[in-house]
Amino acid sequence: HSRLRQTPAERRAESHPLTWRLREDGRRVTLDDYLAGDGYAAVREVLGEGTPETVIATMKAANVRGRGGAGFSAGTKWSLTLTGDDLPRGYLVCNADEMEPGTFKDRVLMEQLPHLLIEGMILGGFANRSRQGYIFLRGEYREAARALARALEEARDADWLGPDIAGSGFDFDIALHTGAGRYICGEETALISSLEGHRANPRAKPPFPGQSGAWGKPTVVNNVETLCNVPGVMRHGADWYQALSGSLSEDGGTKLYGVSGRVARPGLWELPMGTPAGELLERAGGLSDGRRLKAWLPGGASTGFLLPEHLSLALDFDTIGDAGSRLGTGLLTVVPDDQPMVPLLRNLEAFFARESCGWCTPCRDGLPWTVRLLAALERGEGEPGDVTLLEDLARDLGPGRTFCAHAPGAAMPLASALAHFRDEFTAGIAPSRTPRAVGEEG
Ligand code: L3W
Repeated sequence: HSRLRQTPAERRAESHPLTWRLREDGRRVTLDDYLAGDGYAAVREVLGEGTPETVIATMKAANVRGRGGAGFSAGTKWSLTLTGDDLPRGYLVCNADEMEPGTFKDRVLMEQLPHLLIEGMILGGFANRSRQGYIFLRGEYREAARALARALEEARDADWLGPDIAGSGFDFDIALHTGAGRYICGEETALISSLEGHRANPRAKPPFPGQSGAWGKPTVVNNVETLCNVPGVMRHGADWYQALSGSLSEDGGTKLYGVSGRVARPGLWELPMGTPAGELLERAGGLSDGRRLKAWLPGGASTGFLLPEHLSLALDFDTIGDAGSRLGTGLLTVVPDDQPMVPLLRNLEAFFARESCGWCTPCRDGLPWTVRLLAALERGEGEPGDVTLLEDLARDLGPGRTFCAHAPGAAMPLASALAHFRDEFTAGIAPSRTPRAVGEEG
């Protein structure tokens, strides 16, 4: 699954800024190879001639949107740290806690091209007037941990990290912090709590981490892929970045898209932002063994199901948002026509229930409740009213009722599956059952 399907011949520096340096054999690109391919040129230029203000202005002009799933403007996020006199301002944190189901894009970047991330973090640290960066890495990503640790060592030895980087007077270093493999640690405020050594409970926003984050200091949290976009933007400018997506999308750049599920060639592709979903599915060889497409998730489990008729849509944040779902991480999961929805949803909601931190009541109690109802429907032992109850739960778990996006994320596939495939849920109601009494559950 976790492989880039484009060959080196298909990847060019001008059109594949994230992946053109990747080796055919999948081994890590060393510092020497990275330097031979224009590596750290953006750091040298920006630290020599730029200021935090110019870097942030370029990020805003390029319209780099966060690749962790929410699509928030990275330049706007960075501009939060421009105000205030205390120096250094705080921390730059790379969110490398990649655990969204079906998502494996950051892993490929970290295992094979860790210097691109380090370069992006140096630029982000400079823009946010930070001296210390952290990579918060998913605990199970052991290969990525090895590749990053080795690359950090190489960068330090060559003075790309540490005091007075490239003779610029800017000091910056990066610490690698591995998590304990909990999905909630990828939520930025829970991640900060975990980094500080506390339980990974999310905090209410505002204040946004950019205002007050780790140890009370301004803290910018960016996804791996977002940070990997920065060196290209700084080297070639906002117009170049916008041109990468051409007329396909208002958002600039390329995107690491992926496909998993019952397709002939699951994997990863770097394509212009706004590539139509159908084109991506074609690259993945279509559904395997003559199956037909029933539904698809655009970017991880915390997005809403779309249908075959939506395959013509551009895979960008606004287009997928307008269709009632979310681009999320941009790695599609396809559902074939022979896959029943109720067990699929039971499995997804069991994941979300297990990964809830338990801090907010709707999430702690509501998610296991959905799992019990779905399991009863799956066994054909549902009761009249269960489907309506699931619809109520999907609404009650939605935005605005919890500290973080975990429960609203879990509600999205549920609400959309109920909307598109309600009959499959009602089919699980046992004919002879009477409605269950209040307080009684499946
Ligand atoms: C300054 C404002 N900053 C928002 C910042 C905020 C955060 C970012 C997005 O993630 C996504 C969801 C799933 N001034 C700001 C501001 N910010 N308003 O912008 O914030 P938000 O609240 O829209 O979303 P979020 O809670 O950060 C939700 C995805 O995350 N997801 C899981 C993804 C998992 C992975 C993975 O494993 N690699 O990515 C779960 O829900 O798609 O769209 O930084 O501070 N006014």
